[in-house]
Amino acid sequence: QNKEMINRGLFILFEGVDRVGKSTQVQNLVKFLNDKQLSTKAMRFPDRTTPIGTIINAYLQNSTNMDDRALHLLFSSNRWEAKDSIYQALNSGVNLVVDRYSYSGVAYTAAKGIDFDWCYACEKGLPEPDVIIYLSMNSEDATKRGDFGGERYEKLEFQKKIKDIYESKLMTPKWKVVDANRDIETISKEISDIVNKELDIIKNKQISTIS
Ligand code: FDM
Ligand code: MG
Repeated sequence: QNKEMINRGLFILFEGVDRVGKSTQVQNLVKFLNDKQLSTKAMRFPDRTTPIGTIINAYLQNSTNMDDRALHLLFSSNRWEAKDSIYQALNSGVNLVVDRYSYSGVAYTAAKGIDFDWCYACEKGLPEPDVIIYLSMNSEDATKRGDFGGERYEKLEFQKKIKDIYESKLMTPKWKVVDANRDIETISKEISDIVNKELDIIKNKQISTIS
């Protein structure tokens, strides 16, 4: 088949604080798109399966300590090491539905009091998502959800700071804000409607980079 005839894949990103339902919605969207015969893969950051991801995982599970900036750069490296496979998937027509990316990186480190621009700088040049879906929920409600509290960052006060950075410093008019405090099917339906609209608009645009 002629290469020009393949539409590139879409880079769809889910962002939001812990426990808002990102992983569930990633799964549902991947299934929705594959059911429509649109080849789609899930991806998540941190990717804990690589050597860098193993170090990050140990930190998140509270088994090692690390300098905040050193850790930040590892999270960023963990995206840079995935860059080629992101382009490869998109250029071969595979949609990517990604659970966290650069914006998590900036929000979580800046919430520790580290300079926002410093945090953002190492993300510049990475492939930029076409669609960013931000799952929004009140921090008190999110922290009451099952499994919350197991990992390093899962504390109410810190979650509020992260939410504030997402919403006051990272979010642009392009972000799609979805109310995550509803039942799973209602949220999935809203998201699939958003993505359906974007599919046609975006497929002919070049992949841009974070600037
Ligand atoms: N996290 C995630 C960061 O601090 N920086 C990053 O760049 C990324 C991608 O890692 F607390 C944090 C967010 C979360 C933790 O993420 C693990 P999951 O989605 O809970 O696995
Ligand atoms: Mg988590």
